[in-house]
Amino acid sequence: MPIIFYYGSGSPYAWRVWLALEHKKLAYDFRLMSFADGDLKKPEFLKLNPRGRIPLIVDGDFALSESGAIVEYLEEQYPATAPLFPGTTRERAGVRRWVADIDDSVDAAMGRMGEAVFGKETDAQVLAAAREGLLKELQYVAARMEGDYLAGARLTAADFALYPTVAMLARYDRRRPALGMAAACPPALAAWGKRIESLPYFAKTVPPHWKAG
Ligand SMILES: N[C@@H](CCC(=O)N[C@@H](CS)C(=O)NCC(=O)O)C(=O)O
Repeated sequence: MPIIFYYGSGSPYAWRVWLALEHKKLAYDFRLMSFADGDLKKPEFLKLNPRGRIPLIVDGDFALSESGAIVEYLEEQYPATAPLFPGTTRERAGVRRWVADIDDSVDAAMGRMGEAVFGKETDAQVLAAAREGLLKELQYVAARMEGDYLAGARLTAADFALYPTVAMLARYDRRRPALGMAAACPPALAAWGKRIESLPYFAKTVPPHWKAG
């Protein structure tokens, strides 16, 4: 029985899980949930995740939310295919450290930027502070990349944790071109982003509503 994957278009957290499912070549049944239609607050979904959030997977009789927990579960439950936490105990700890750091610091800056850009912020100072805050976080990450990928020479769960934030830069520009977010992306991260985008399964995981423009 394939894993059931509950997804919402544009969710950076759900994107991480989609990339992981594809990377590990796992069979899954894709369920596109609508934020606008309140799908996540319907009783049948709340039974699976009382927080009413995606991403969520159901693997047999096991339901699991939280992108970080899901990616680690997929890795442990399905170890045979492409690993996302490779190497030694210390290397794997390093990958988890990156994911925790991104969840904590980078995502907080992304959240402020999202609110400012998509919440139609009109105060130029608030917008500029959000822009600077996110770029500062990306510069922090770029300066500490450990190789072609965040945690070294190999692709890991850390890369999937960060990628949706970097992909958002072009979406911010689309809404407010004057921000110039994509152009301000640190060059090392822009080059890394291209590496993620050249993965054979990448195109399939682009948020469906982004493909529509
Ligand atoms: N920490 C969670 C965050 C999940 C999350 O915030 N999901 C958002 C979409 S990006 C959601 O489902 N929001 C709906 C809501 O809160 O009502 C994770 O890593 O999975």
